Amino acid sequence: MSFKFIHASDLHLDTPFEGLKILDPKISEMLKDASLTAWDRLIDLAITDEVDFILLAGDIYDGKSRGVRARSRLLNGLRRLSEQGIKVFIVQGNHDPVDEGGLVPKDQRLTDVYIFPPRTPERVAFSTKDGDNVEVHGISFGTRSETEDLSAFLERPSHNWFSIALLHASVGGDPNHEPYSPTTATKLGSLGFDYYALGHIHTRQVVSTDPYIVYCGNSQGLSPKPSELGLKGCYEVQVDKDQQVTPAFVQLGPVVFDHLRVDIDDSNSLSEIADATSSRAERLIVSKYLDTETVAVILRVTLVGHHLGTRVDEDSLIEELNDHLSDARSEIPIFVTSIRFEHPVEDVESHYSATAAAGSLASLRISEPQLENRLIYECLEELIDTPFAPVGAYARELLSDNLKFSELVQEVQLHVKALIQEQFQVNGQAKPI
Ligand SMILES: [Mn+2]
Repeated sequence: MSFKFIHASDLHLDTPFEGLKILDPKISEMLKDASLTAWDRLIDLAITDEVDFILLAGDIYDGKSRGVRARSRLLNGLRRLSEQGIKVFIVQGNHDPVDEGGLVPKDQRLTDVYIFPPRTPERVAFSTKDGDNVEVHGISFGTRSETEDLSAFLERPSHNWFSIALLHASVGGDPNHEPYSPTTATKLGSLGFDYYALGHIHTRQVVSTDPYIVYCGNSQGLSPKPSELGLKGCYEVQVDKDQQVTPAFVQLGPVVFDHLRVDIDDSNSLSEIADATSSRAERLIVSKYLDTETVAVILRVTLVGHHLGTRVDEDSLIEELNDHLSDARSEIPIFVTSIRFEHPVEDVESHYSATAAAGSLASLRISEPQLENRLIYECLEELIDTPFAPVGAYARELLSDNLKFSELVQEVQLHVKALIQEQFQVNGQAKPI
């Protein structure tokens, strides 16, 4: 027994990359085509390496609209595979459930494409070029939110055939993805298949090797979220005599998302921050992407340092960073689309102690009602020295006001709380995929 197949998933064809601020027309053009280029690369790989078949584990399309670019590119790729006699097995996922339409129109040229139905699983058995017996079982999403464990509907595989379960499913619950078709590795393992080709979770991971339970991840990163970072592609899986399984990752997505943390303690101007960032970015490219199929890297930059009390205009900083990066000598173009600021831990602590200082003013007042305003002034003077500049400025402002004591304490507490929230909790919960 010896054959080769490709396991790919979550193509999200022609995804619009919503919410990304791309100012450069060259990069927005690359991005616009990225998911389609990844699909074309997948077809080329299958034909060049003469694989026996391809498994696509759902979310072929991105949105309800399933635009003409996505549809024609999908159809075109599937025709090329059929011409070569390469079989394709597909399940539909939560982004392209069957009730919202089929994937491709009926086409007599698609002789080797099998799309599994929803609600009732099916089994397809066939022999590979070398005469190995393989069976693929699958079930599609009928609706967007399948909350039952779809794997529970699968028939048990027969003996002596290499058996594959093809599913769009959530193993073990991942907070970045909707918990559709929830299951566990133990439950899957007990079904008796040799290889579980999974889709839905965009992070590539071999969940188990005995049996093989595998997420190949999406073929092109979609955003700067953690599940979308780094190289994206598919697994090319070799099955040897004695049924030994070896999955090898192959990059497909041409545009890569990544994060970069830059220490800006020693940078005293926007241009110095931009310098520090661009040299760190170039090093990142050299260490991770130089010998890959990457055509562009999109970065979210986190600037870590003490200088952040002073407000920086985000857009002008992004512009400055991209100006520097376009002058850089990097072999792969780099673009920054967003920046975040992060304070070092000791800063965070001092902001909290600023809040505590305001609180202790209140308790002093209760235990020592006769204390004079002088004490309040002393405490405010301490607040002026906090490294968190906005609090200091605020305390200074209060010192020149004649507020009542209770008002003053309340003001300080509310203001400090709001500042801390604004500075540290800017990243809300990411939207599930
Ligand atoms: Mn997906």
